[in-house]
Amino acid sequence: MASNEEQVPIYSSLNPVYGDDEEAKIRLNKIKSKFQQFYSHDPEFFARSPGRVNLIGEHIDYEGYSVLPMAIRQDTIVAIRKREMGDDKVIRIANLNESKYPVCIYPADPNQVLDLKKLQWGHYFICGYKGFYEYAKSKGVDIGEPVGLDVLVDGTVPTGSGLSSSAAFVCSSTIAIMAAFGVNFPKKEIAQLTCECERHIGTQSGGMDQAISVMAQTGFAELIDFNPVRATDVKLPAGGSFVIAHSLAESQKAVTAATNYNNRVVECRLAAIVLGIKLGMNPKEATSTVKTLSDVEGLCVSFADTRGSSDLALAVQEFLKEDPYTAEDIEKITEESLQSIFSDSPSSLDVLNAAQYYKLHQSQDFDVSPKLICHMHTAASVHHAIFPRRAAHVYSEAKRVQAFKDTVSSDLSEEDMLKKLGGLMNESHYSCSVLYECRLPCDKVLWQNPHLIKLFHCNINGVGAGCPELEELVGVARNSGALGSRLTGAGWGGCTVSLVKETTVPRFILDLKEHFYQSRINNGMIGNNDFGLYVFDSKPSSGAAIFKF
Ligand code: NG1
Ligand code: MG
Repeated sequence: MASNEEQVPIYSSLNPVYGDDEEAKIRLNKIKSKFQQFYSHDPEFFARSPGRVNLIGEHIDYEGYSVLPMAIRQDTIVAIRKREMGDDKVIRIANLNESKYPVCIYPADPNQVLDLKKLQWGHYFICGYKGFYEYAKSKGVDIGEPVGLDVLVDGTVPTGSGLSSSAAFVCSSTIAIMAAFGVNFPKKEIAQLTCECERHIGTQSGGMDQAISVMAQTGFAELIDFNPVRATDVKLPAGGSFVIAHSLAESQKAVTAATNYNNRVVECRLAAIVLGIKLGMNPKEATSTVKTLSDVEGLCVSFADTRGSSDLALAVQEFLKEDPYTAEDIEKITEESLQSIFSDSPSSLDVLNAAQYYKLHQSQDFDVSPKLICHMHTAASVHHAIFPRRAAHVYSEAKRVQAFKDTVSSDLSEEDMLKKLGGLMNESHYSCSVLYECRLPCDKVLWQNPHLIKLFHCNINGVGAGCPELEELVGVARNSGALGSRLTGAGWGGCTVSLVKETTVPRFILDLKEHFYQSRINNGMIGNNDFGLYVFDSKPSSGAAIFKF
């Protein structure tokens, strides 16, 4: 476990992170020469922060429950130099992949407000910049007047894939900025502050991604606990391997936040408030203090004790009704309007507004049955929130994380251990897919397109719900010998992670190619040579680092 004061290491060579990997040297040289080409001088620091694969514990970090991810070798590198001379106080952010990510320019003012309607890739850097200033100010660290910054970025974490490319970028940016200003906060503080600053993008992230990216240790997965954030090394069984495979459906989480990610955060908070009230809290107290499902756990436990069981699912079953709640249903219980409960959170208000937006379209705009629209509405709006399912997912997933951790340290034979871990991963997938409905088409594209609505009709009632590509890939992985396979990250597209016996990995990857990717290679969706970018075996990599040469 990292000590409280452990800081991001500063290295003078690439070796401690990349070993003698020739490609890493070539990459660094490219970044350096592109930086010189852009800015006519060398960068002063390089900061790297990795992506991650979450092994188990999905959509529970923001509810205060522990999760179990590991860092992967794919990362983001940010090269930086302060521009103290001259009077152009601007931040220039360039990318090695210039054609996909054109240069972004922002004022050096840390109080600038990001225009989320015009989401630019450089916004993620500015999140780190704003977060750094806010944090330094709160700690009384004087960093002087803002100055210009020259920045060049290179990322190898596939975007929109559930492998946390956004946190890798926000963390490497924040750490690069810190290095440029000559400060180095402890890792735990960086993990906390980067989680908060990524929220400037509009997603109400939980903190798992930033914590693992900053605190990972080579060779270990980490059990991440929250409030305060902590990481405990978890040694994985040597005979198993975690293979990551991309469903080829991109999950644009920042764009679909109001109907997908933040919608779930809002639903969980409402579920927690209603549970809190049913378990004896006074409504005013509940609406003002209860933020997450873990906040009412104490109440649930005492309730469950009287029933002779500590299963939180019981309280959920008893106190939350299966049928969707309308806003009016909820407000009768909370004695306060939803708008007022969430008045301090603009992105939660967006969730409520998105719900109204759908309602608006419930009329004759679509050529589909009102019943179907109503079901779709159910999936995406708090006006018809599905509390019991969301809460049941969160509480059961939190238990699975503990079971996973206990299993790896148990004295089971390796064979049995791998089987058990695989089983937990499969259960997690079912819960994410059916109870939490981390499915692809919950965005405006769908709502505006009756044909898509019809197409996904089969997924709407929860049977086989999920992004169809993800479901297909999980199925192929299990048929190809995976001991367990599940979506990783937020879902709605992105990657799967499969537990496979180490000795069978090459065969497994070939099977995935044959049964999932080959048709997509044939129809030109991906190039044959790019296959390795979409399917790879992962080993627990190291956390963030700074390089100064
Ligand atoms: P991805 O999908 O990798 O962006 C997101 C959240 C996590 C966590 C998972 C679901 C961010 C930055 N990350 O990960 O905090 O809630 O979804 O378990 O929003
Ligand atoms: Mg992300």
